[in-house]
Amino acid sequence: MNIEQNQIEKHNDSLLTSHQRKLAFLKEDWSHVDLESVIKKLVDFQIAIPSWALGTGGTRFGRFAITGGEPRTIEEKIEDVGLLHALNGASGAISLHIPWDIPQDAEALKSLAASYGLKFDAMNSNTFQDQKGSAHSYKFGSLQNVNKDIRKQAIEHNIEVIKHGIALGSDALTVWLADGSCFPGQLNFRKAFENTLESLQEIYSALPENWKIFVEYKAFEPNFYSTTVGDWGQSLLYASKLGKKAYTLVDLGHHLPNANIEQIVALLLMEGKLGGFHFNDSKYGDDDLTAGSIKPYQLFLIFNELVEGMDAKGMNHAKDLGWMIDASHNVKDPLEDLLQSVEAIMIAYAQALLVDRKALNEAQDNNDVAKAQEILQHTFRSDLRALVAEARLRAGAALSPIALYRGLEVRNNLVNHRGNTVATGL
Ligand code: RM4
Ligand code: MN
Ligand code: MN
Repeated sequence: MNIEQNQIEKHNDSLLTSHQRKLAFLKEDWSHVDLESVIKKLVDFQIAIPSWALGTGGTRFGRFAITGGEPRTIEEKIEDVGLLHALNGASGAISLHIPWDIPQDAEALKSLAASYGLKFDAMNSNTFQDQKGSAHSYKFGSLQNVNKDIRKQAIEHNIEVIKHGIALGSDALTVWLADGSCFPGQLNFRKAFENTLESLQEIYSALPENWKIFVEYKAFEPNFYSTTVGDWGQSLLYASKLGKKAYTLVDLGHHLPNANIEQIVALLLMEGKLGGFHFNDSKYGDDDLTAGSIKPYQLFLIFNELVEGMDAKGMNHAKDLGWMIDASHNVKDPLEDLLQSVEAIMIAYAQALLVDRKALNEAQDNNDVAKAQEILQHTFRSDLRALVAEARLRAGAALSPIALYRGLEVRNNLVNHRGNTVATGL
């Protein structure tokens, strides 16, 4: 299904008066700020959609394919991301997980993606599941495995993923390992680290010059005693030892409870080692809930550090880090859920852009704690939705993406075309 430009225009016309009223109010309220440059940054900011989030997610207790119309092929996954991008103008890339999505004809996929204005974001390898027909099992880990042949199989898989990525025009590999141990004594931590590092070094040496490798960390699950890339310190250690193309990737759901993620982000940026983000939200662990649905203030505080840290280094907000959603959806229509995540991310970004940085620095230098809090909460509590909507309008997208999605009955349309299908993924 394609959304036509005139359908978007018709929808926008119906909401224009009310939108303009809200925008005019914001312009008056923030007249001391260059809102035009903020809107421009919002237009440029794109968040990649993971190919595995387009179907209904599951838990280890089951999967309810409640929506139907799930994409059956990579082509249909690209079509779905194309729909999102048409609606919000901010989902201009797709991130593939191999072997859930193996490209057969890279050139054809590239032109299909380009027809929707999409690029291929970071490629993701998978050595956390055994693949059909493979010689070895990852039951006791992949890159860390005590068995050299198993490590070799996992290394070769990652190199294969890089090759697929090159053909698609991607320029990054994300490695998330389930490696670790479930019981004390199971693993020699030092040897596991050394094996993992050696394996990563082999993968690193297969990276093209312009590529990055993102080392993602996760505190626990599926291993419940130790994880071999368990936190940002361990990830940073690997990334530092690997070299300048290696970076840490922060997935918001991968920390121990109450970790100060905004501080982690600030320090990784300071070290020039923050590579990218997986956005989601969580109440307990790796819940993979919609970004901003549980802790929107935390999301804002993270963006506040991101903007501060990127500006301190003169970085391009839109291009210099990898921005991606990593969430799965058990009870919502995945496309609606992704629209909500993107909206929450854009709002947090807009809020961070409007923080009075000069006043905050002064308050910090004067130890004026109450003032610092006032400054942060002033933007956090301001309703900036009209700014984000204006960015969408200028990008030719919809003022209210979910309203249009529902109005056009996109899901019914997909169900009619595809039937009661289930996508590949977790
Ligand atoms: C992991 C991790 C990875 C993702 C898999 C599907 O928890 O977040 O980034 O590739 O899930
Ligand atoms: Mn992730
Ligand atoms: Mn995760």
